[in-house]
Amino acid sequence: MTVSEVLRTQRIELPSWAFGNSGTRFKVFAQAGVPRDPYEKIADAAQVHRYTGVAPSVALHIPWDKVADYPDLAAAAKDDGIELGTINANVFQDDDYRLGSVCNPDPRVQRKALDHLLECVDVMDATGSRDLKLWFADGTNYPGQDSIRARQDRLAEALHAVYERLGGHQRLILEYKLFEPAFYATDVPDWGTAYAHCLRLGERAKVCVDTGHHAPGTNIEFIVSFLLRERKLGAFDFNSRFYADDDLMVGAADPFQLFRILLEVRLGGGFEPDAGIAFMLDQCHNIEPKIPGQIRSVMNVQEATAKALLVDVEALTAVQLAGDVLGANAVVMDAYNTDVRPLLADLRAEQGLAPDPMAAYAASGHAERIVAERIGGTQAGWGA
Ligand code: AOS
Ligand code: ZN
Ligand code: ZN
Repeated sequence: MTVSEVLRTQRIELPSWAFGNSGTRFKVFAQAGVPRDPYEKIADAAQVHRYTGVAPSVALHIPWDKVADYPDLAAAAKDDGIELGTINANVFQDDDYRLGSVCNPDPRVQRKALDHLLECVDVMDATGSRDLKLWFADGTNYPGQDSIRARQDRLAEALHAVYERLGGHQRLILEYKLFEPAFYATDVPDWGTAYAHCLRLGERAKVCVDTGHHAPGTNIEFIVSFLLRERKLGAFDFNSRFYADDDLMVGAADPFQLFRILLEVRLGGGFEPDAGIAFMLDQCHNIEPKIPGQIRSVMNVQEATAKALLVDVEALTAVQLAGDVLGANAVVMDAYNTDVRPLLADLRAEQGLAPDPMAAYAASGHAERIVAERIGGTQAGWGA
């Protein structure tokens, strides 16, 4: 596919929780005009799509986005020009989960957690979602606190039960994270653990790479390349980080890393329409306005994608095979150092969009309107 074909067909999914109030363990800063219910979160996500043209779906988090009538929510999304996407389960916010969810030593809590995961598949049936994304806060804080091995057995059993429940077109996407909230041993701490569980489950179980979930210095693009090669890369949770799971805007901390990741996506065929990679954002906008924060993030992914697409792969292969180290590095850096903003502005203009989505949203008056209309926004909850 050509550069512009990929850029035209690229789809970035937004997280509903990015539109609600969020913060750190120290303080949640309330912003005026935030959504008061899932319908308003969807309306906000639709604004991001309206100005970028590449964010036509929004991921839900259950129970944060629990509604009485999911087909009605899906219809509302459709009216707004977007659709409901991935369903994220939540087995971390109840007191019952102090010692874990599906890995908890107490069978009652294991059952409760599994029931929630199965309920999420019911929600997927009602929304028409393809993907169930699972992130487990499970783990232990102290050596000896629980059996690492028994916890893996419990995890495998629960994943198996969920996988069995999926419909033929539905997928289980397993996310890993090095640490937090557990500080000694997390039950799904890395891509290898997620990969091994997915391998046992079957074809429709895939790994989610959250870009904030690794030890500093980890070569994330290597993981991406490996998983793509094995056809086990299911999704990205994009965000950026300076320290740990900071959930800042993607491409803000390290745009070069984002470029390197997207280059491996390209080289591994991940932009092909049948590759089935869900490109999602998983971010919180604690101090910046949320809709513009999402617009900026989408643009950052687009810019890094455009640069990755500009790499002259034929030339790169030739210099690689010739063992020309500096030549190969130059091919990659030439693409990275290209200013792709004019190219993207042209592409938007061709699609009837404003060339600068940030400016267009700011000029629309929408931000002022929601502040005036929405009093008493709820705390949406945010990614741990
Ligand atoms: C948690 O750290 C993860 O990034 C998850 O993706 C989480 O489910 C999401 O952030 C919403 O809580
Ligand atoms: Zn995530
Ligand atoms: Zn996270």
